[in-house]
Amino acid sequence: MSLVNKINFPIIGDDRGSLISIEPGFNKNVPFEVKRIYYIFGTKSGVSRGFHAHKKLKQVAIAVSGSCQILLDDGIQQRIVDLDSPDFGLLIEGMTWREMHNFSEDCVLMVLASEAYDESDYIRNYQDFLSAL
Ligand code: T46
Repeated sequence: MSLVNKINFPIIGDDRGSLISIEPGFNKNVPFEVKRIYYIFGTKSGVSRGFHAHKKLKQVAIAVSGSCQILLDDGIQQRIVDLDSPDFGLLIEGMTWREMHNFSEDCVLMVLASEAYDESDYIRNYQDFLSAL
């Protein structure tokens, strides 16, 4: 699987505005069962977040408002992805180092996760991440 996997969510629009429906599951627009949803907002100017990998967790990140950038690193290559539209999701597989940068003031970054929160799934040291590959 490639490092950057984008999911485009169809916009259901009418003269009242727009709506996006996310349907998790096999062959649906989020390819795993969602067990947790969290969102990051009110990020202070100049603050970056992340700086870790997950051993197994799969996630889809969507900037439902505003924008940010996510750096993905699989230990060989790095890519920076702009998250700037509510109809665009970024699938982040396990064993991918991620950093989130350049949050706009109005950014609401919603994340759909395949598992409940588990601190033991995090690798928070970059050298440990490289060693675990
Ligand atoms: C990720 C990126 C994109 C919880 O108690 N429950 C949760 O579901 C989450 C996500 C976090 N927390 C606690 C753990 C920390 O004490 O909230 C605190 C902040 O978490 P963290 O520093 O890991 O946040 P970020 O923004 O660096 O990373 C988060 C996710 O943790 C991570 O899985 O991939 O967003």
